[in-house]
Parts: sequence; structure tokens; C-alpha cells
Amino acid sequence: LSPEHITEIYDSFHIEDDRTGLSSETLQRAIADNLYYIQGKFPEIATLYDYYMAVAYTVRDRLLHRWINTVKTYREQDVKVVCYLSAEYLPGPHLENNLVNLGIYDQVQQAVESSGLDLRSILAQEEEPGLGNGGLGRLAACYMDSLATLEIPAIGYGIRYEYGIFDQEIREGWQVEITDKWLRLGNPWEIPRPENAVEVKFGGYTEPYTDDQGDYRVRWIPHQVVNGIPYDTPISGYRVNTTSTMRLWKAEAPESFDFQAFNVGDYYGAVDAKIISENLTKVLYPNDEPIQGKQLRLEQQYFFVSCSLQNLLKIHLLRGDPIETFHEKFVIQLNDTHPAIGVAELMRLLVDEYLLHWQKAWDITQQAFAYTNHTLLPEALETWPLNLFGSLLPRHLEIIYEINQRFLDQVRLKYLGNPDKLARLSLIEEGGSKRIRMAHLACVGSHAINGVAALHTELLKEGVLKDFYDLWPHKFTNITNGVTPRRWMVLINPRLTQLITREIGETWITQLEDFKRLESLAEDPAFRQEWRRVKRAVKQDLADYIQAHQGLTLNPDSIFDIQAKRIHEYKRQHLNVLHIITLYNRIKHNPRLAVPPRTFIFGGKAAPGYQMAKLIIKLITSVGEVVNHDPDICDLIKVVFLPDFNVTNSQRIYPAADLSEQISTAGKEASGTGNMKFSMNGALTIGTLDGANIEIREAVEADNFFLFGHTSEDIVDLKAQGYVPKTFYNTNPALKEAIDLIASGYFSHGNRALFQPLVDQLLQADPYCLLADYQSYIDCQDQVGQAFQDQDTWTKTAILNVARIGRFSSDRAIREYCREIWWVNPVSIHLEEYQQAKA
Ligand code: HBZ
Repeated sequence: LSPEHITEIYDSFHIEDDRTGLSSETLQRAIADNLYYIQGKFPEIATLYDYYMAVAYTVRDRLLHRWINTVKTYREQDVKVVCYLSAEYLPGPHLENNLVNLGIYDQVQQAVESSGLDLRSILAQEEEPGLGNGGLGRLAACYMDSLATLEIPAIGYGIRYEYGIFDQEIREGWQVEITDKWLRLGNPWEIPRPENAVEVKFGGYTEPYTDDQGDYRVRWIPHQVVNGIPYDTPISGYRVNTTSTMRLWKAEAPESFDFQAFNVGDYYGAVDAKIISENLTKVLYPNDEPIQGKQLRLEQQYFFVSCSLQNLLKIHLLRGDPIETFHEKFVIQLNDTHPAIGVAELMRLLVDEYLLHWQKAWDITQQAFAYTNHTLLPEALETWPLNLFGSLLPRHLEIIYEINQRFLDQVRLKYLGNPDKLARLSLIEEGGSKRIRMAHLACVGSHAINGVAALHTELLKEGVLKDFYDLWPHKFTNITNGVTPRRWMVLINPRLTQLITREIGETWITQLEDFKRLESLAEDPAFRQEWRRVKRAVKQDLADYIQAHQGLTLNPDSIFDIQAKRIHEYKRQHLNVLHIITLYNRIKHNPRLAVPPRTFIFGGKAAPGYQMAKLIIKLITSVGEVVNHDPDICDLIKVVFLPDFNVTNSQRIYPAADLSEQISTAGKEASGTGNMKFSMNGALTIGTLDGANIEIREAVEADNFFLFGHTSEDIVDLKAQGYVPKTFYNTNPALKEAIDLIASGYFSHGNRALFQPLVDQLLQADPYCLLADYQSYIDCQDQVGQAFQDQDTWTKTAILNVARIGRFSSDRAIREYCREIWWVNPVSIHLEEYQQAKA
């Protein structure tokens, strides 16, 4: 029989292959099959989790077919591949996203219902991979989604942490951290590939030798070797066959190394070595800024970078390409400086292992790498103590010295007799104890450097990276962040998706600029009414969830005023609290005051060692405790802290917001991406001129954005003039009253000591200028309250926000990376018939 004949017979009988077929009947059969043969269960004893696994495997089969064809196509064709190196990924739950992308949500729902089950409760079984801290990790996940959807060949490399970001519980108002055992019940989305293990060396020493050609070479004799095992997760694109790979590395002890060569007869010693090796990828550091001097963190960084680069070189050579063309086939994006050691590692691999000359290797390296910076805070720039670095990576230290020497020779020619310039640019920070500056290594080793919002890039060029900008202005570009409308609209807000699609079709899902077509509908009263009905229903969903989980009753007609993000002083959750207390005081003074009811919702984790952030959580919950139960307030104000802000929980939050709080001190938030998710779902923003807020405001137009506060320039001036927060406190009675109420113990059962550190910080130093922005914030919030009274105009503004948010799709961001930094093109994937592929 010819393949055509087989297809004909299949078609005539409507038989679908059980691993690729998409009809609900086939899916139902496949789910039952997987329940039996993978979970080893039959319906009478299967748990909901077993069903989740069966459905997940059923969907994975459909993905595998596309994935294999993707990998095959890239292998066979001469394509250039984007390699995204990121120590963090926050992809969120996979199942529902894959249903959306494959276009089989309805079929799977039907299949599941025919078996007497409910898809929502099956979806709720999934443990999300919390392999990141916040914005940076989530951005990597949005970019993987857009890369696949745009059919750009890509691999995302990272670390398979056994424990992700901690789960947050709130006990007596305080954050409590619980270990995140996300792999406990198995992970149906990953495929381990032990056959592709690589070795990573640590410690030891180097020695020179002369090779067969008589050339001077260096050999690295390590103290320890660790194996890296890749675990691959397929990342689907929206309604395309392209399915990319997220390849995460797990550390294991290489048996040969510990058991034979070094620990003959020492069984316990060998097992110890195994434990030490496997500690490497045990846990994610739960900090959203670098922890200074933790050796294990540097080990994690080097481990995953070395695994990834070795893997890339192997793929390149397997394709039959010469090592010299590596940079023509791969471009490597550094997601912040966490993988910046890659610059030295690629040099080591090319020079020491593949025996290239330094200059050739350096050309390849510089052309392969590009660097994204995500922070302006100078204290958040990563540096490593030279001693620690040298003892862990002795060869890389030599290579960095060599890079630095050649770099500074070049600088010296340009800036004759300017030793300060040299000292500022050097890869080594002198003075006291020496340190390696990872951002400098990333800048020198890359052909492109980008910030993540227009203001951020400008401030990089004037501030922390100014000397590099003066040297190489052509390397700098801005790529404003974006978020994927698949997860952040289609998946989390089906009601609004349906309403919008009914009016303007569905092209916006991959062309978000098409939201423009909503503009004229903002003028249509009937449409506005439907919009309001949707928002009301979505707010009710969140209210129901909070009722069920926290026993708090919320009024869905109140303003849902939401701040959800990591807790940080610069993000100023406590400024939000000062507003709440101000409103509270006003109502206490005047119980008949007509204020629109507001529900303040907070979510976010604090780094476990960040005491002030933890105290801010305690302040929020304490104020809530008092305000929520004060009869004088008559339910006009409610304060909710939603525990455990992660991707899953965030998905209930963004759609329900009326007001999005983006109130960081100007010049501190590199971009923000939550601001985009809220706006996309029809919230209005109250915000400062910081990060991407500026561009969002430009896009939606000033009238549709609540702006307050000092600009980044004002803040610099304010500090230069010697900022005295007490002046604001002494001259603003409402501000004084709010702060005094905290200090008095009113929210802490009379305990004046509890919030003293926070009050002192505000009155004595206030590094994030809350007091300077307080009045402007309060005035702006009063305008918000006014505006909300006119529901029709509010809705019109919300629709205009959505209509004009198209630019903030991660598809736009990825197109810019492709055009300006990566020089890569899409490659479409055609599915071979499964039967044919098998044959
Ligand atoms: O990256 C965030 C920025 O604060 C935010 O403004 C931006 O929108 C986002 C995406 O570009 N930065 C982070 O999330 N940073 C981290 O999570 C982080 C994690 C580990 C570190 C340092 C920073 O060692």
C-alpha cells in the first residue's frame, strides 16, 4: 500500500491515530488508555491527579509529534537558532496553555466530560514550575511562547531546580516560607535525556603545555566533576506546528569519577560526593537581586552555562558545520548577568578544547553573545569576589584577565592618560577586596546590549553603563518588554476574549496591534454595557475565590484596586498603605463622607532575608485586620492580602482589576510587565513616570492614565539638594496623621515597636521618596475615586486602554530582537503524517 492509499483508507473510516488525533472521541480513548498504561489505574481507583496526568500525557503526545518534526527540520535545514540563557523560567501551568495553543480546548473538555469529569478541576491539579523569582523569569517564559508562535528556531536553556520559589503562607499576618516540592508527584511535561549528559568541571588548577604544533596551551585539572543531565520540555506555539525546547539541566554525580578514580573503597565518601553534586541544582535562590558571595549560586550559574554551551557546540558539529561558523548558526541571549560567565566559558571551550587562536575565538564569541540588562540599582549589579571566583573557576579567571588586558589596551589607545576611565571600565573592581564585574564581562563579550524600556535604556547609557556607551554607542538598543496575549488574555480572560473576538475577529491573538479596531467601539454604549457586564462577572469570580479561601466578603461593585508584584521598598507597597490609612482617617473623622467603596488587593512574595519587605507584608495585613472589622467604615474599605502570588494565582487577579498600581520611585523599575497584563485586561493604571509606564501612558494617551509623582530627574535633584523627608511629614497633616497612627501601635495591638523600623526608615532616610510623592499620590487617588463614579466614562477609558495596548505584546518585542540583535528568520514546520514518520 502506498502512503496515499493508507491515508485514504484512514480517512474513509475516520480512524485517527490515538497519539495524534484531535477529535473528542479519539482524545477520550487516549485519555483512558494513558490512565491505564501510564498511571496504572482504572476509573474506580483513579484520583483527580491521575486524570490530570492522563490528560497531560494525551496532550503531550500531540505535542511530541510537532516537536519531533521541529527538531528534525532544524537539524536538516541550515537554520540560525536563538539560544536564550536564563537562570530562571516561570512558565506557569502547561496544560491549559497547550490546549489553547493546539486549539483543542473544546475537544478535550468534551472528552473529559464524557468520562464524567470536569476540565477546570483537572487543570487545577497542575503544580506550576516556580523556577524563577518574578519579572525576569516570567519574561523568559513569555519570550519562549512568542518565539514558538513566530516560528523562530529557539532553545531556552536553564536550571531544573528541584525546589522552586517557596510557597508563601500568611500566619498571623507574617509571611511564612514553605518549600516548593513541585516534582513530588512527577512532571509529565519533561523528558529526561541522560544520553546527552555533559561533564562540568570545578576547582583545581591549570597548567601550561605545548601542543603538537608547538603552540602554547593551557590545561585545566579540576578538583571535581559534575554531570549535567538535560530535561526537555516542549513549548508550543499558538496554532503553528513549531514546538521549541526548554532544556533544563540537573546536576548529578558522575559515578566513574567518584566511585572509581577518587574514592576506591570509600563508599560513604562516594555517596557524600553524590550529595554534594546534587545540591547544585537543589534550590532556586529566592532573591530578586544578587546575593553577594554565595559560592553555590556561582556554581549554579557556571554549571548551566557550561552544559548549555557544550551542548550547542555539539549540535553545531553534529550538523557537520565547522567550529569557525558557530556564530552564524547560533545567537546567545544573556538574560541579565546570571549567565555572563558564558563569555569566558565559550572562550575556554574554543581555545582550550577546540584549539582555536584567541582572536578567532574572540570574534566568534562577541558575535554570538548579546546581553539584556534588567536593573538600574547599582547595588543590584552582580560582582564576584576574585578569590572565590578563582578557586572555583581558575581557568576562567585567567581568561578574564586576558580579555581584560586586551580590552584595556584598546581603551588606553582611545583615552590617553585617563586612568580613571580605565579603572571604571575594567572587568576587575579594585580597592579593598577585588571583584569581577559580571555586567562588564557581558558588555565586552557581546555585540549588543539592551535595556528593557525606553527610560531604562536611556538611564543605562547615562548611568551604570555610561563608559561602555561612550566607547561603543552602536552596541546599545532598547527593546521594551512585552507579554504574551495567549496566556495573559486568551487563557486567563475567556469572557473578555470572547467579547472582543466577536467584534473584531481573532487576528489580535497573534497581531495584538489589531486591538486598534476596538477604538470605535469605545463610543458604542451597548458595547460598553457588555464590557461592564464582563468585568463585573470576572470581579465576582475573584470575590468568590477570596470568599472560599479567606472567608472575606467583597463587594464586586467596589473599585478593585490591585498591587501585585514582589514586595520591595522601591515598588512602594507602603505608599499604597499610606493612602489606605489616609482614607480610613477621613472616614473616621467624617462617617458620612461620600467615598466610592474600594477593595485594596495585594499579592507578592518578600525575599526571605529582606526584613523590611516582610515588615511591609505585616503592615498590610495588620491594617487590613483593623480596617476590615471597623464598623465605622461600613465596608467602604476592604484590604486583602492574597497569599502565594505565583503565575497560577496571578491569573485570577489581572482580569479582575479596575485599577493597576504601578507606583515605583521613578528611575528604579527597569520596565515592569504586570503593568502590561493589567492594562491588557482593561484596568486603568495609577502610576509614576517609571519603566514601561511611560510608554504605556504614551500609547493609551495621557487622559486615560492616572499620573502622579516626581520624575526620575526630579528625584535625582531632590536627593542632590539633600532630601529631608521630615519636612514633608511636618508640613502635611494627613501624612503625619497616617504615619503617627502606624507608630502609635494602632495597627499592632498597641505594640509601638513593631513598625518602628519602617517608620524610622521613612522619617530618617526615605530612600525611595514616599514622603515626597505622598500628596501627589493622594490627589491622584482622589481623581480615581471621582472618575469611578462615572461608570460609563470609566468603561470607555478601559476600552481605550485595551485598544491601544497592542505594542506591549511579547511578539512585538521578539520581532525587534530578531531584526535588531539576532538576525534570525522564521522557519515553518510541516507535519509529516505520523504513519509515514514512523515508517
Ligand atoms: O525584570 C525585573 C525588573 O525588576 C522589572 O522591572 C522588569 O520588568 C523584569 C523583566 O525585564 N527584574 C527581575 O525580575 N529580577 C530578578 O528576578 C532577579 C533574580 C535574581 C537575581 C537578580 C534579579 O540575582
